[in-house]
Amino acid sequence: MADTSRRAQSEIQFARSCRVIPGGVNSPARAFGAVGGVPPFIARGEGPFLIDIDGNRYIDYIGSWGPHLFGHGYAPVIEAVERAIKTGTSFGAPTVAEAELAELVTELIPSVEMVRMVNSGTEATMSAIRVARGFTRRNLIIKFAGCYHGHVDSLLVQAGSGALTLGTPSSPGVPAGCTSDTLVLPYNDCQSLKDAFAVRGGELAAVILEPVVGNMGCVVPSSEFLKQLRTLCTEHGTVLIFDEVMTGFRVARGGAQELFGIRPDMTTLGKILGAGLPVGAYGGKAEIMKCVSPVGAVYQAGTLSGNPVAMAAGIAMLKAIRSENPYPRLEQLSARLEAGLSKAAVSAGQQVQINRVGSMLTAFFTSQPVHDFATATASDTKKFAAWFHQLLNHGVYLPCSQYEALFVSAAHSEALIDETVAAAQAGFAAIG
Ligand code: KE4
Repeated sequence: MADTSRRAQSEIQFARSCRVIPGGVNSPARAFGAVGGVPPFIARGEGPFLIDIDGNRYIDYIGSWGPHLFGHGYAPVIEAVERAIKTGTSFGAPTVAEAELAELVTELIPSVEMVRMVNSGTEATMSAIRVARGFTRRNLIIKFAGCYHGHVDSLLVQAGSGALTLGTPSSPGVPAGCTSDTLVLPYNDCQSLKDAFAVRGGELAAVILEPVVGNMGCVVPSSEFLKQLRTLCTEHGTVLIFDEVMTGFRVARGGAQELFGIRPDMTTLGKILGAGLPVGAYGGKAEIMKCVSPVGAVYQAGTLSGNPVAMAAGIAMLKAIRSENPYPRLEQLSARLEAGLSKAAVSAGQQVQINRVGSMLTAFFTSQPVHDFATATASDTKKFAAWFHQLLNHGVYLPCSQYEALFVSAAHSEALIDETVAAAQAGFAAIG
């Protein structure tokens, strides 16, 4: 196993960054806050690998937090971006590429009859909530504890205890008024869902959820929960929003809605859709999307939305998904990783629960099955942190938090999976 523990250049650059960027990062998820230590500064990505500025090579399971379904530097995407950028970077006027990517989205995700491109998953969910409220002329929304939908004021809400909890902001700077119309329920809890609709169904504009959660670690919905959601939203005229920013094109070609056979009213997308460039999108039923400006009255806009370079990346990515169908390969590699990690944990006497859907996976350091926020947060995050660093120092780069999912790419191989399992086994033994 490689020794990738020497990262002197990253330490120098991290100290430099911390002087001018809060926490030295442009997104807190990268700051190693949950695991401690200094994050490696990356020089380049190559297929399944990240290479840092000290020359260390890691088997990468972050994949930029999801976008790199085919690994880093995927040739069709790079070539498409190189062609596009030669025509310019942005025009502030419509381009053919925007319709081409929108058509690919509607083809791969049939519930999306119309779609609007934005620049991030956060913009996508923020806009979807506004459109659902404008379409229903209602204000109340439901989200679920442990689900993350970007840093939208109305969705930055920490669940209180109990079934029906009026959200209290989980971040300073968010006025109580922004979350006073947000109900927070436990994920996978059908009874609390029924109670909420029984008491306030007529006020509910939307329910938004991650149809496979990645942001409390990987948590799988029960089929009863998803069916209940669809039935109750239909009965009450509430917009069901699947936040597929992470699961879209990840867990299946058509996302979680294809995998589970549940048709939401709206879908949000990101990550893979931009192949690592800044693209988000929201879409759904045409009758809902026709509320969006300039056709409808619900305002939403963006200088760089539908940016031609980013569109070129997305088109190349979705065309590859359509032609390559990577999902059988992703399932094969990910199942091998899951089996290897489970076996390694058992042989080391570690209490670990592994949740996996397709190429999204989380190893929770806990003895109980993980199916919601309460069971996820019962995990031993200190043990996870120690295990994370054992692997990082042996050339395996996992997401730097117990409450994230790792991603396998089609560029990974059986040999790299086995190398990962060997490092995990040594890590399990080392942390005791
Ligand atoms: P962005 O604004 O970060 O593009 O997307 C927000 C978002 C929305 N919905 C879901 C289901 C998401 O997972 C995300 C963002 N995911 C995190 C990682 N779990 C992004 C990493 C980061 O914040 O740096």
